[in-house]
Amino acid sequence: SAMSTSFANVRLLDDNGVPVQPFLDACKELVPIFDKLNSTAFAPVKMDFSGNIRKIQQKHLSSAGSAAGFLSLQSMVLSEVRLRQHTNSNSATVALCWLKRGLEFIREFLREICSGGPDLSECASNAYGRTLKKYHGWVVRGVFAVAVKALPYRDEFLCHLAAEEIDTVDESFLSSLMNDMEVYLQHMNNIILVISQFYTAHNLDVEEQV
Ligand code: 03F
Repeated sequence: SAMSTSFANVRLLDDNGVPVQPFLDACKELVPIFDKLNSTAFAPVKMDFSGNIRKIQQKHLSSAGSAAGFLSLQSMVLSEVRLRQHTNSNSATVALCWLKRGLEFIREFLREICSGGPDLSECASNAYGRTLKKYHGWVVRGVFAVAVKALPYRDEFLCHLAAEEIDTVDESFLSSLMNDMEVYLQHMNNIILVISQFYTAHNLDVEEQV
């Protein structure tokens, strides 16, 4: 299926540094899923998620070849901290904070699906309650409520995760997909935990609601 590799390619450096380009590539692989869901209800979510990928990508490209050339996400963030740019709303530091929260939502959503939740809206609501909700005021919670109503049935969604186009879910596809998902989740979770611990250690989490 589509999900067996990406975060597995994000190999941590010796100091637990998260290599920037493999990380961004793994995040970018998630974006086409929004298009397959084929509803304008996901447009704001897609815009925010890919906007944060773009902000970090631009920061990385602008530093390529220079002395500051970032080996890891952490060194990128720390350079903003040194320059007192880390609290700017356009900073890579803020972008990565929200990107990480989006990944935490996706992780919880996939965990719900893996543990057999038949109703995707319920899976998404549970995942949302454990992750993003506390950072959102009532307006953004409304955006979530609209997106959650536009989710397809479980089987249709699972088809979108297949490597090739399929339109029915059979026993063997399902078991290999669930297996891939578990592996994907492990790799993804390793990366999320490293970033989270880094944000906590440097007190960089943006706690206010949007
Ligand atoms: C703050 C905030 N960003 C923004 O205001 C919110 C935007 C709209 C998001 C609303 C609701 C979230 C819904 C969750 C998804 C619904 C169901 C989909 C299921 C498929 C920040 O924005 C900016 O980001 C930052 O750059 C800026 O400068 O204050 C800062 C300044 O504001 C957020 O709350 C981040 C929301 C990220 C959501 C990501 C969800 C990804 C969901 C699904 C992806 C596909 C899942 C399939 C997995 C398959 C695996 C292979």
